[in-house]
Amino acid sequence: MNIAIVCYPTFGGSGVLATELGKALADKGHNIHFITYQQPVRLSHFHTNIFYHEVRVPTYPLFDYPPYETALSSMMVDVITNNNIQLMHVHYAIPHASAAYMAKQILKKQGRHVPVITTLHGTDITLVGRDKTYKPVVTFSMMESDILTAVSHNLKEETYKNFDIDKNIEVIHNFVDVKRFHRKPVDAFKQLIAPNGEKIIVHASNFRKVKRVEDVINTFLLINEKMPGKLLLLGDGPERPYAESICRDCAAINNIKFLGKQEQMEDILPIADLFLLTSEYESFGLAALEAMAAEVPVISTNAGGLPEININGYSGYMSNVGDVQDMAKNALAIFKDKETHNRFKANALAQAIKFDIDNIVPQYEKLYESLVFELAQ
Ligand code: GMT
Repeated sequence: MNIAIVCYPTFGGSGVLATELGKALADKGHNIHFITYQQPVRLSHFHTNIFYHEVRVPTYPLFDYPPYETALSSMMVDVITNNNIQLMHVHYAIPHASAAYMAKQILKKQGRHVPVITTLHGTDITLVGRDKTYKPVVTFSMMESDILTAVSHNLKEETYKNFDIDKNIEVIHNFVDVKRFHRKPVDAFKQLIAPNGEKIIVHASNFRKVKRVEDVINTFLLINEKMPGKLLLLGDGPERPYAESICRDCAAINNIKFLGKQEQMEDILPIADLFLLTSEYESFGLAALEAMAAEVPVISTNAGGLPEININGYSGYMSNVGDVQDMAKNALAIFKDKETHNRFKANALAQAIKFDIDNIVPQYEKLYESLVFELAQ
């Protein structure tokens, strides 16, 4: 099939998932056309079936707000027309679903019907999308999508709760390529970070308020009072300066490292002993799933869709949002002895395998086939 994928190209989970999906589909022989404003972060290798179309938004003195959505719709029309695209899969409702609606209407006038699948990822519904500034357009464009999917059951419920829509939402969980993440840790790297065998604890996010990075640091400090550890903070975002400032004032400063944005998560995660995700909400928690695929147990909150991936007392533990005492206690329980830690590690991997790329990508392919088949009737 010839498929157009529209996503945010940045480090956010929705862009990562969309890019990994496109790569997996290309490996299966589909032609994938990415449409976005910058080369997606995870799209680093050449692939004969993958094409990247950059959306450029010309500036003009009149434009305080250059119209990205208009440029995106025009690019969709161009790519679809010139590459015989059979369907368009947009990730993150704003503004991708409404731009897709506009492109679809333009193409319809030209006698071409291109079905649209919209995948909801989380903040497009729970945070930004339900704001009254965007809500009518998000509601309309969800209803106009041929198929609507959500990355967790929780997100599906949140969508019905927050929007007046009577459309079926298919749940297709996010996935991870377990083979890629399940690697032997590089001992020299581990030795460099934790020269005295300290436990390596990792957090990765876009450092937005919703991630509660301060809770990550406070949980680590509590763990560190009982056993020596090193905290690696991966990613960047608006809360990073504040997070760095609180670390500068604490005694454990030498045990905390801010590594910034990292493309090769599969190189770093295998050296971790534990992954911390203290978010106020996660529709899914793709970062935690990637950690589990690298055989790393997860201490997380029980918010949103996290209980759908992290199993309490099995692949890690879950606590109420903000309960850093409980998170630290649970981390220490995992580190109780080697045998317990190894059991949690093995369980984390077993849990990740349920969301392996080979189990999930065919679910999208099935949807695509149903749409294209329906159209041929
Ligand atoms: O977490 C973010 O702020 C980024 C956001 C995104 O859209 O890139 O992530 C959302 O989508 C991911 C992929 O489906 C999910 O794993 C994250 O849980 C979800 N984030 C939130 O719901 C806060």
